[in-house]
Amino acid sequence: MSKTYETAQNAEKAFLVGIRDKNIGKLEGDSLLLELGSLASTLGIETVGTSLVTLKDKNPATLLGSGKVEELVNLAKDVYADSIIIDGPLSPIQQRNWEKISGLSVYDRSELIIDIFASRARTREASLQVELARLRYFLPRLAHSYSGLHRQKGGSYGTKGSGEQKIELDRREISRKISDIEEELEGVRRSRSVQRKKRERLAIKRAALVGYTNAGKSSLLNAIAPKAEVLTEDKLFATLDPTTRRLDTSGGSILVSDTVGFIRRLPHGLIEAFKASLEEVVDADLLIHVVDLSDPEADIQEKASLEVLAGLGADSSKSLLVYNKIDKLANNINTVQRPGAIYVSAKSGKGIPELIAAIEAALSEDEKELLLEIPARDYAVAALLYREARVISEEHIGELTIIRCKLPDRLLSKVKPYIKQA
Ligand SMILES: Nc1nc2c(ncn2[C@@H]2O[C@H](COP(=O)(O)OP(=O)(O)OP(=O)(O)O)[C@@H](O)[C@H]2O)c(=O)[nH]1
Ligand SMILES: [Mg+2]
Repeated sequence: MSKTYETAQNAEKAFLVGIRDKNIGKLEGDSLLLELGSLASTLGIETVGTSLVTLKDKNPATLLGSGKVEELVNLAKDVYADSIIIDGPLSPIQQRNWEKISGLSVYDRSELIIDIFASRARTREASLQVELARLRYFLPRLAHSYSGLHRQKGGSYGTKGSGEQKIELDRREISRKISDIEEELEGVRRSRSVQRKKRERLAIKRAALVGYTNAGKSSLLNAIAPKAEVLTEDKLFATLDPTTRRLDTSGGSILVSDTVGFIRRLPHGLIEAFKASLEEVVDADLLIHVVDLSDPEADIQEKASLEVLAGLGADSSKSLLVYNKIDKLANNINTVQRPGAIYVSAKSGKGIPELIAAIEAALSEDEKELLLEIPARDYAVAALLYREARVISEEHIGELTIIRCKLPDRLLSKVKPYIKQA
């Protein structure tokens, strides 16, 4: 069945069409186009030509006006492109029309991103999520896949009639598969929520590294929790599965999760599909927002990530802003410094101790460090501390248990009689 939605992997040389409207300046349009090229090259597709187009009125049939389409198709053919990639999104009909007109395969940004995600998923959950997004994307596009295959193989793919019957069959098969996956994901999510409850009982604080793709989130996780062996790559979307590591600080342990990177114009279906694993992000006690400060588009990427986070319902008030890759900048970063931000290099290690201290401080804002003396008969109090506070050390002197811990303010009244030193 995989044959029915085989996609961009078949293409080798692509002509890229960037699209901007009145809200997108020339510079941002160029950078989006460059990013589209990175997405393509991540899939092994070579860019043989590009064009940035300004969209005025959307043509329902082809998105762009017919004269423009013809012009672009000719440009693509001049450079012997096998495919045209449009910084869409294209509706299924628009995509089909473009393919009819050009005789080439035509993809949009969403399709590239879905394909990259598909090749990167490692855990069962990530695979299921991507497969779900993929099937939902391709369900209304079966004709596109068929005609694309038909051409690329250079042979016949049955008569038109039998092709349509096949599409109908596949449509039913895909719909069935979608509901199977939804069901299986439900199971995965249930066990995830059991795990989460367990963690909540342990009252371990959780932080999540978030940010634009390639910002250096995985590298930072390696830098702050060195035992963590996390795949880092100079590729878009190296990480799809949240990896969680323990960071031991003087104030106790903190769980830090790595997460999937964000990108502009992220297909809606993918956000939907990844909502479950990103819920961990939303629930985290602290978001560590990582930005690649060496990227000329750092500002735009920072904004795009904030938009995705807001869309997920994350509370950005409990976040740290971290500017990474300062080793790549010219000496004077004072000119760009922003209040509250932390400047680091995952590569050189500069700023990492400060980052760890900031994480710790941010997570202990509502807590007080206390030394408590608890007589043996009140062991229930010690149990409460182990359950709901972060215990730093425990000592026994005769009948007494001496516990140093970070206690949430709300518990202060319950332990008042035992406080030895604040
Ligand atoms: N020079 C320099 N390169 C860095 C630094 N941090 C990360 N990189 C490089 O940037 C690239 C991306 O790093 P990752 O840690 O994979 O980035 P990520 O944010 O996890 O990316 P995704 O998982 O794709 O979202 C890799 O080639 C890293 O080696 C840094 O501080 N300085
Ligand atoms: Mg990563």
